[in-house]
Amino acid sequence: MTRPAPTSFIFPQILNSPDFLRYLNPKSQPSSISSMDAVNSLDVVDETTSFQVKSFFESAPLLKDADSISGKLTQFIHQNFSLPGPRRVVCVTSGGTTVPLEQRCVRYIDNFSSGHRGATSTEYFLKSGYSVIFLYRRGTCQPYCRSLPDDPLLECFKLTSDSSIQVHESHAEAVKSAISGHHDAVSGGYLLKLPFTTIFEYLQILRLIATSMKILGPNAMFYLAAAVSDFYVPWESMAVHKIQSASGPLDMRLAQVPKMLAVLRKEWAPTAFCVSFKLETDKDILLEKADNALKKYQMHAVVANELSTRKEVVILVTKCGKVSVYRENDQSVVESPLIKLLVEKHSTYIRDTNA
Ligand code: 9Z3
Repeated sequence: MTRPAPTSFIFPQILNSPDFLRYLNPKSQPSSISSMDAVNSLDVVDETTSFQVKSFFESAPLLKDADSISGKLTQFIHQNFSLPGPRRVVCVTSGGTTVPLEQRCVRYIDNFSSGHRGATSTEYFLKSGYSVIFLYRRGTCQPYCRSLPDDPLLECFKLTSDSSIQVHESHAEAVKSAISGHHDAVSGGYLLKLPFTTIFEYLQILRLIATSMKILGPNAMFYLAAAVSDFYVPWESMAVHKIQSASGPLDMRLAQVPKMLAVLRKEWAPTAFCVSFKLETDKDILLEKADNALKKYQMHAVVANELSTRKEVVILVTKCGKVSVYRENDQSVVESPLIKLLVEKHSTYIRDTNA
């Protein structure tokens, strides 16, 4: 029995280009660059990564509202920069990126991330005196909303007999503290929230943030908790319209997302304190992978976590060693001791850099 040919959405002329093959499969590097170069030549981003990053941004769909985002960032950074005493600013990334399968997107690849880590960490950074740029996936968990029920609008509020709106007694404290915490942070100029949905938006906005935070030197921190897709469909090889199921089984090749951690650390934010996350489901490979990330991208710290236990324990990996960080009890959160430790490490980094 003959099966219909699988549908492929990579244009033949692009497929034939050696550059594009390298783009799709970074392991097929030109002979002058070995994979060890990518690991060891740490002061500059290796040629292959640079090429992939350049291609990614050149072919990405134009970021809507780029001017407005840049304007908000400039205002936020300058406001914090001109405060008396150097203010620390952290960019917290949160939630998962989507990978569109069609330009007029009907379908996409997504991941599990709820944004709880990023939102909770944001609260603890604010509490520790940091200003926060919260780069979050639309629709995921928000700072100060942890104690609210899943559908806050419908579950926290009720209509009274004269048609005004009232908070249910049982949720009154949670609503009050969410509104006041959020209001104080935003109106005080300490919290800037920027949403993204796709991998294209995420990386373009991250680049804008990093560029605008350069002025802060070592007082800047990146806390990269977002679950960023490793694979994507390059825009120019993506189907424009909804992929038709009548064409039979779908055969789609995903390109690797360029290793932006290397570029962030070396080019976009060379003086910032950088913390990345490593997530695995197999605990036997987690620490080795975290160690590799620390060395390969010269991160200042890597937070290693396992999917099933991520709310109870994380392991902080730095060049000084590994520390397990546990939440204190069922009512507390692991982000509380984690942020405390990171703030201490950041203080040491600032002191050493300024010495
Ligand atoms: C994390 O590992 C975060 O801790 C979680 C938080 C996404 C697990 P939730 O949003 O979960 O609270 O539900 N983030 C980074 C995961 C990641 O994609 N890391 C990459 C990797 O592991 C490196 S950038 O390869």
